[in-house]
Amino acid sequence: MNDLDFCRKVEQCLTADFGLERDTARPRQIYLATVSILRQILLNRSLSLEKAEETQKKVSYLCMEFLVGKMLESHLRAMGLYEDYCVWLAEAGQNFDAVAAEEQDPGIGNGGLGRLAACFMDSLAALDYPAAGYSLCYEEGLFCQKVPGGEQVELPDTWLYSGEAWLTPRDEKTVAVRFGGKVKETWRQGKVSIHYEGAYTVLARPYDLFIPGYHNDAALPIHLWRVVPEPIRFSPDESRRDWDEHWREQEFYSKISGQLYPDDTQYEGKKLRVCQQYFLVSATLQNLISAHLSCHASLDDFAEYNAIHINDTHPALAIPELMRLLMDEHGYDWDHAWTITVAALSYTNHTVMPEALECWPRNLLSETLPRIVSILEEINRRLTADLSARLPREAKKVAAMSLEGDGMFRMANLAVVGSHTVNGVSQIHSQILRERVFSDFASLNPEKFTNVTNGIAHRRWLCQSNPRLTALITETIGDGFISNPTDLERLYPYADNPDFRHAFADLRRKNKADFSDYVAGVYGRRPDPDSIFDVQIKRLHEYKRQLLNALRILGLYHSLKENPEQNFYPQTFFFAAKAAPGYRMAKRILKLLWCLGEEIARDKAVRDRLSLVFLPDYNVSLAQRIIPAADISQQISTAGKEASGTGNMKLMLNGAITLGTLDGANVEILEAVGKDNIFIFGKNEKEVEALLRAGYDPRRYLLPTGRPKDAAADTAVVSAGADVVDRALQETLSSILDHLEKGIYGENFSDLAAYLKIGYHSAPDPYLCLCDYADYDRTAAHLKRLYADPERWFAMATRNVAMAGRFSSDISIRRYAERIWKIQPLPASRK
Ligand code: 26V
Repeated sequence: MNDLDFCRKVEQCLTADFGLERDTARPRQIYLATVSILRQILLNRSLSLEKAEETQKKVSYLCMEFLVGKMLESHLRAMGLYEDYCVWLAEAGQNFDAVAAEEQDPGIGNGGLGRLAACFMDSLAALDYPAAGYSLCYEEGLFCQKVPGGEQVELPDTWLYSGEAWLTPRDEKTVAVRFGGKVKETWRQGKVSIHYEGAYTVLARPYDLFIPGYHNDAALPIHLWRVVPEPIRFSPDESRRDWDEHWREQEFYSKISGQLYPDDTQYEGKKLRVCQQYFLVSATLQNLISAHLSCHASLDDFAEYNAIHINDTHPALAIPELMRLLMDEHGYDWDHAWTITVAALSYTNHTVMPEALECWPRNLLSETLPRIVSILEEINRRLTADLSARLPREAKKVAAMSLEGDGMFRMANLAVVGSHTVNGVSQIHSQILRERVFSDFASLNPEKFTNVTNGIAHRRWLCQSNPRLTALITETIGDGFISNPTDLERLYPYADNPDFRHAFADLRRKNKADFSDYVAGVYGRRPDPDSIFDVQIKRLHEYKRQLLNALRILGLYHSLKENPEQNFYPQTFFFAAKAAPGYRMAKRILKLLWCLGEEIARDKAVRDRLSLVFLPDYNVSLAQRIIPAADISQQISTAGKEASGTGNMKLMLNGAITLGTLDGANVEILEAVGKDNIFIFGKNEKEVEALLRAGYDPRRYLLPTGRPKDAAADTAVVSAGADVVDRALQETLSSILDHLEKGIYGENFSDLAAYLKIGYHSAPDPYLCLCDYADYDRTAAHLKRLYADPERWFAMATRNVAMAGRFSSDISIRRYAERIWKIQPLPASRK
């Protein structure tokens, strides 16, 4: 379809659906009509893809979250329709931004995991691989964040108000998923026949969201499963049904696709999470099996045509569920079913934090998924028998590798055992998986473990969100980088070209001014675009150490108060972060950031030189605005804790300079740009581990006065040895902690001071904020001094952009495709 046809179709749709013309229609109606036409085009493209897939292996990417961001502009750009569409709107006195503003940011994701999934779909489509995403069609996404008075308030994210327009219900693909009840197994000649009594059946219907490829004909679906009520037909059985029980169950199960990550502190919430996970995997696998059987004689070759990817442990129940379907529904014996299952599945671990190594209580799983439990037990019986034979005198190791322990089923062990390949998301993270998290598995089966470093959709994160920089790059080296991101390396020599650097500095200043205007419009205060924009944007978590950043800002504040005449380049610190609703410490840190921002803002003596802006409701759209305006990218997690990070890559791609620890993909950014173009500080991962093992005593970084003397502290001081702690540092940190105790903007933060000083749950701060402070401060100060020399700064910025191509998700996806999924792009001949 050419662009004119497209615009004409939108116009026809406006008339047919709303009885309106393009010049009289409201932006919302134009938005709906445009999306409707885009959706139809993409549906047609994806149907032709389904045909091609019959003869080719495809990947199914299972993830509880897809943080796709707004789609109107990115889809129009990818489909080559954007420019003409804008002209067409302008001719009718309409404006693209007003139409685009009708789209809410679909918050059907939580953080890095979901955004990575979205970037991967973009690259899979751009590279024309046969692929589909699978997730749930949540009625509500992650909460919308408000922060009145610094307190996080979570409002429902009703993304479907504008998001529904993108969805195509696929009624014909509806499947049934069963929960609860009792299972009767009868074995005959190694084959089992299963009968269910009293199970509750939920219908799952996919709502498809399509992702277009970049300037090709691809359209990949993300199938979002939604609960639909089962039609009740009269029959003698039904008339005997306990209807009260039915209503109770219906109320519970209808919530399966209600909300992303419901609170799971109570039993009911945990059960709901398990049901969500099972609903996703069962519906997905049934869908894949029926698609396979519609064009193949049997499931014997299922794994030759299907690569099924599990993201974090949430979809790990795909393993017993595929076993169940193969054995119970399709008559396979155990060994054959297991071979097919392991050959089809692969698993990516996205964090070493315990929350992603899920464990489900045995009683909960038995009540909810009785048949799955019997399969898990059998997987585990065989696993532990095999391990005991291979490791005869290592009962402890075998117990640690078991799928069951302390009354829990361990989803991470399951994911490792049931997959042919396990990968981490950066070099250092994959190494930690091999050496620590899954070391026992890795020593038995080293070839199972590999690394694929994350990547980002550079077409969204550079071409779309930073048009000025994109134009400069295109003028300088052409537009080859749009399809071949490593072409950006051709920019490298321009780091030494003053004209290029000046043009870069110029456009950065404009981006900063635009962002300042936006902040002023939305939040009331206008940041100074001539100050350094220093950015930390990510989920709020102790390990990401927004607290360390706040401590340093307090340090700068104190220094400005004590020595107002000092030469101080104005600096604005931006934070944006959502805290998990039940995460008390994260909410306290958020409150500190907010209070500190207010306290500095009311202090006339410093506010022109130092400010802290907390931007509420961090999401993809806000990230797209702030990243092109950033000078400094803070990536300061405690080494060993951030699996990869992808914000670090987005900021680098836009020329921000990283101030970070040797953690996650920072390590590879350092490798790419060299040590003169990135600013690394702090303990490395091995040092962190050694320090925590030896005993970390934060009090040695503070003035000794008034310190309670106890034996534990004395031994810790000795073992923490390596750093020399001078008195000036102790004074700085003590006065910062005093300030927390005294209160900031009327709020007392003694709890945070105590956390930093003595820790909680009888362990000192495991994220080592005080320990890394001195090096952080030194490195940040050095970096800041460089900002005063724009020639040098923009040379560094240019080198960062030039070397960022290797972090395109196109590159990650090629690696997954070639090394893990073993899939090929679709042949050009399908068109
Ligand atoms: C954990 C939890 C815990 C409580 C509530 C809900 C919930 C949902 C998801 C998770 C796991 C989050 C995993 C995650 O997002 N990991 C991030 O993955 C990125 C992509 O690989 C990576 O760049 C980040 O470093 C990693 O933190």
